[in-house]
Amino acid sequence: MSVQDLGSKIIVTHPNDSNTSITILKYGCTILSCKLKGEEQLWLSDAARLDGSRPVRGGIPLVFPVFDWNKTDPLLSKLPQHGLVRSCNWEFLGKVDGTAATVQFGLNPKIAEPLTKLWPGQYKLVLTIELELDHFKTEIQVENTSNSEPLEFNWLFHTYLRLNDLDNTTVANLKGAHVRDILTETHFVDENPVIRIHKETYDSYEKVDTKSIVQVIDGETEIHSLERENLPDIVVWHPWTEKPTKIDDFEPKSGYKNMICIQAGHVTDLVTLKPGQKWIASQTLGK
Ligand code: TA6
Repeated sequence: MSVQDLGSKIIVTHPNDSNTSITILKYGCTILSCKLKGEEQLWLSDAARLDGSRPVRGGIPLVFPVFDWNKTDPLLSKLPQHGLVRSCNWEFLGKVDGTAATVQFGLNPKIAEPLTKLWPGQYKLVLTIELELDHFKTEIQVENTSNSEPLEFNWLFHTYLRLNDLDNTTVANLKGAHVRDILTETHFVDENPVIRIHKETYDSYEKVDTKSIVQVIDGETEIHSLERENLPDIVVWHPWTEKPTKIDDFEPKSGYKNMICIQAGHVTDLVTLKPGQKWIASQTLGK
């Protein structure tokens, strides 16, 4: 495995294929790119800020300790949408032996100044990124480092997947799920065999069996698969045609045709950890 530390970002290259690599920005510990045998898996806006001035538009921003706006929890309701770990500089912890290409990053209140000034949570986060030739796995470990207080949080991988053509794309294996339409705050059961995007979409598929592998299909060909461990919810977000014109760092505006957010998380309710307890969850994206 080759690991290049370029200061603001880390590039990991698979030992058996120089065209299989993953690039992580230390700011937000945001995966900017993952190429599997040369094929880019993620969508990144041409106007994404990579200088730490704001969360990255694209790749895999990390959402913690709150997903969307929390209107009820006295502590989490003070945080911006999606929390602040995607706006913090994470620590590169180095390579992990025993697998082809695995690295780790860490965050804690001592170095997460933007979050620490708004949220008193005591935690240690370790993100492990494992790169293989046909998939990559991101695993998060959250530890409650308090001796006395519980730790309550959401977690979500805000994954922007790259598409060839939205019009030719379907998302499979979410049929029958209970859905919270976040745009309209309504609930329904999705009985459609597959999801097609034809308007602005912001749907949380709740408590979907983690044995269900979500597929993104171009025509008849699977271009992405998503496997989850301990992440029961899947948020499907697509801005459609209008919203990108209002998002200044979404470029090109036609990019809506080449992306979809399929976001694995625990967002329907809060994870609660007792003092000293750990929580581990992961997603594996393949092609
Ligand atoms: O996950 C969908 C969403 O919450 C939408 O509200 C949309 O705004 C997107 O995230 C982008 O959020 P951001 O905070 O990155 O601009």
